[in-house]
Amino acid sequence: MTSYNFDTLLLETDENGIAVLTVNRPDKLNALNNTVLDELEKAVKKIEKDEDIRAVVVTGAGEKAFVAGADIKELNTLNKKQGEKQSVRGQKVFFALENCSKPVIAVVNGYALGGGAELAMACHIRIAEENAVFGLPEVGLGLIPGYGGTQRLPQLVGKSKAMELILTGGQMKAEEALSTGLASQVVPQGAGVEKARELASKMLKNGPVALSKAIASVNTGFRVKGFSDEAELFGELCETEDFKEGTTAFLEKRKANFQGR
Ligand code: CO8
Repeated sequence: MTSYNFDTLLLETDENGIAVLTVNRPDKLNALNNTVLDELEKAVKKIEKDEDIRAVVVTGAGEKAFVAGADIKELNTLNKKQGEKQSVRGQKVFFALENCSKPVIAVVNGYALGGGAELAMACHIRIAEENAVFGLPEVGLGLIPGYGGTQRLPQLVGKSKAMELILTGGQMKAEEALSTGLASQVVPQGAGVEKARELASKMLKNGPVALSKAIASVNTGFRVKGFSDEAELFGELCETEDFKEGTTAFLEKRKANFQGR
């Protein structure tokens, strides 16, 4: 078992070459702050370079959450330019993961909300534990998804279901995620990483060059232009009073009172 040291991530590789990358801020439900994003970027580079790593499982620490979103405390102060920049930054990290040449399996072990759902969707496959909850609640904060959610969710579940989830800011439990194609399997709570290892082991019986080309080829068919528009629209929303109200209301643990401006 080999491991790399990070402040907010754990990256451990077993003797079969299967690495488990765990977002490790359980007291904040593994919310993606800038340190997590920076470290995710570094981790993906290490995964690409390290020949001992042949497949990756991405999950969250603790029993409650995969990742509960971007860190709302950090979002609250963004202006238009910073909002767009931050969105592009996160998109870039998630593109690196999506284009990783080794299989990447998300084990969604609880809340996967906002940026957390977007992280899961950037992985090649999603295994949902029974307590998984997927959602893009950004509109409830006066925002839109900004780490690729408006582009990847329609690819995975179709435009109609994606619109429903995004516009209601609603949630999808594990079984619904399975039936819509967002998740490929549902397993009991706590069994996800083992199931992902099993799945990765099956993949790793195949030629590694073929696996990497298969990933690249599938991704090619899903390349869309909308990501930069998403970032721009996210930035525009950072100038609105509704965004200030939505994010402040979350931090003050109260309901938002939107004025529509
Ligand atoms: N950001 C910051 N802190 C968070 C977040 C978050 N996303 N989620 C949870 N936390 C913190 C809570 O504030 C709390 O901290 P503290 O103990 O210091 O008060 C701790 O984690 C535990 O959370 P709760 O007490 O709220 O736990 P509950 O079990 O009561 O509720 C929920 C769990 C329902 C998951 C609840 O925590 C929640 O609603 N979280 C926010 C979910 C959300 O709205 N996520 C989307 C965020 S926006 C986003 O992801 C945008 C992505 C694109 C960004 C693009 C460019 C910047």
